[in-house]
Order: sequence, then structure tokens, then C-alpha cells
Amino acid sequence: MTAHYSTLTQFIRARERDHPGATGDFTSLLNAIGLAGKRISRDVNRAGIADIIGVTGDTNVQQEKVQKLDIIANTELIQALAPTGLVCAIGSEEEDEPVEVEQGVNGRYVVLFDPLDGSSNIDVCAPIGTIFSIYRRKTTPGSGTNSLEDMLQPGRDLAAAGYIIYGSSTMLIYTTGSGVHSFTLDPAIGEFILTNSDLKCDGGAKVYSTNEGNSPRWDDADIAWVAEMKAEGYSARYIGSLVGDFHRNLLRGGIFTYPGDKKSPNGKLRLLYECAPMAFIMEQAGGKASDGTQRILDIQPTALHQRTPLYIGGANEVERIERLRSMSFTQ
Ligand code: AHM
Ligand code: MG
Repeated sequence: MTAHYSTLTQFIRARERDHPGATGDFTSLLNAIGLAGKRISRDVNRAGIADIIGVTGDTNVQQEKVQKLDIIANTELIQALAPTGLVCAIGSEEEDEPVEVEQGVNGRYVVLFDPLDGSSNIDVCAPIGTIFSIYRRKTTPGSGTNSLEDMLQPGRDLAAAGYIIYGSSTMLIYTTGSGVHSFTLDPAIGEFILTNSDLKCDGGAKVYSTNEGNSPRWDDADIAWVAEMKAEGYSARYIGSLVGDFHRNLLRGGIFTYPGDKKSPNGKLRLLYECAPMAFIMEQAGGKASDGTQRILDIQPTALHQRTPLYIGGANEVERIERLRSMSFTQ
């Protein structure tokens, strides 16, 4: 029997054929992201040899040290997307302001990304990743570029979201709202090959992933939640790389949290660049994502770099923290 395989392009094209009137623009857009992902994967893999590990000496809008590879990944994505003419707005975690996209005045899509999440792990060879979101334009094509009306959309309006993980292999995971699909990069032929066409977060592993070092500043509800997890025999697994921690939990089961605390009431992670796209994927895989009170996908963003607490993973675990937070703990 001949084994069937599908490249990313073949897979997206086949699905686009199921939508009468599809223009192929969406396929081109995902292909552009896939191409940038291959180039970033190459850069990440040869970083030590090419002397691109380390910090540039600059800080980004979040006042964090910028890694050289953050800049390289940011540039790869912009160079892949901006000239397509398909994108009317681009936002990046590494850019204070929206990226200039003159060619996209008639573009019908908005793309937001965290070019290299978890980049503090670059020089220790831990998994890191690119997170991306695609929204449909709300303003009239031709009316300009980078309108905040187009960029500040709630996650429930996502047209697609995904991530590319650079780990022991490079994988691209995405959803358009009908299942989560994963592809593994075959470096010999430079193609992403379909490895799972309907991922579900039902691995059943009893795992929690959180930076417990922050617990002296946590609310009582978060402290109580972790105590319950331990009492029930949960294991702790925390890389400190959202894409890496999320990917493991997606495949095996578990929950990732980055709560707000007394120093940072909204936590660390960014709604538009990290939380909403991961929430869309997790819900599509059968899990949940919450800020502790409400669904991440229902939060209406008010600023590009806005942060939010995040609880994401198996539905039971997320519901448990929501229940604890709604009780009379000190908030
Ligand atoms: P980054 O976007 O600057 O890489 O920061 C986000 C990362 C996430 O990948 C990870 O979940 C988190 O920061 C870890 O933070 P901490 O070191 O505070 O545990
Ligand atoms: Mg990040």
C-alpha cells in the first residue's frame, strides 16, 4: 500500500477547495508564514555557529533585552508578509508601532506575531517558537493600512492562528477554526509534512506548568490551586517557553498558567501576540483558555501590547481555577 503524505501547501489548497469562492489568498498567506518559519528554523539551528546567539544591547517596548535572533525572526516574517499585498496591517511583539505595509492598502488580512517567543532560552537549546494570528480586515479595502480597528479584534474573530516550534524538530501547528493540524519540517526536502490532522488535548497527563517562583506575589486563589494540584498528584513541568510548555501540554495533557500577581496584575504574556492565538488553538483542540474570570477569546483588546493573566489547557483544570478565583479569596 502506498503511504499518503501531504505538504502544508497541498493540505491548505485541498481545504480551500471546500470553500467555493476562495481566492487562494489565504493559502498564499500561510505559505508566506511557513516560508518565514523555515528560514527562522535554519537561523535558530545554526545560531551558535553563525554567532547570532546573545543580546543586541537594545531593549524592546516591554523593556526586555532584545536577542539577536528576535530581530532576525521579526525581519524574516515582515519580509515574507509585507510584499504579498495581502496584508493591510502587521503587528509584532518586537515593534512598538504597527509595521509599515504600503503594498497592503488593498490587503484583506491582518497578521500579528511574536516572532520568537521564549527567546531567553535560545542559548540553552530549549524549544522556542513563532506565534501568529490572522484576522480578516474590518475597514474597507483601499482605505489605508494599519488601522487599529483592524488590529484590535477579539480572539473569537480570528480567521486562523498557529505557532512554529523550533525544538528537536521544527513543527508548524495551525487552526482556522475547524480542527488543529500539525506539520513536521523535513529538513532534507524543506517541506512541512502533515503529521496530525485533528489534534486533541486529551492526553490525560496530570501536569501543571507555571513559574512557581512567583508564588510569594500570587493571589490566594492561585496558591490554593497549586496546592490542590500537588495534593492530587500532578507533576510540575515548566520550561519557561510558552510554545514549548503549550506544545507538550497540547500533546500529552496538562495546564499552563501565567497569573497576574501583586507586582504585575496582568501577568506577563501579551493578549494579541501570545494568549489569543494559543487560546484559539486550545479551544479547537477541546481545551479552554481563561484570564481567571473570562474566556481569553472574548477579551476586547484596547492596546496592541496589552497583557493578560493566562490559564490554558484541559477544560477541567481551567474550570477549577476559575471556580477558586470566584470564591472569596483575597484578589
Ligand atoms: P518573551 O515573549 O519575551 O519570550 O516572553 C514570554 C515568555 C514565554 O515564552 C514564557 O511562558 C514566559 O515568558 C516565561 O516567563 P518567566 O521567565 O517569568 O517564567
Ligand atoms: Mg513572547
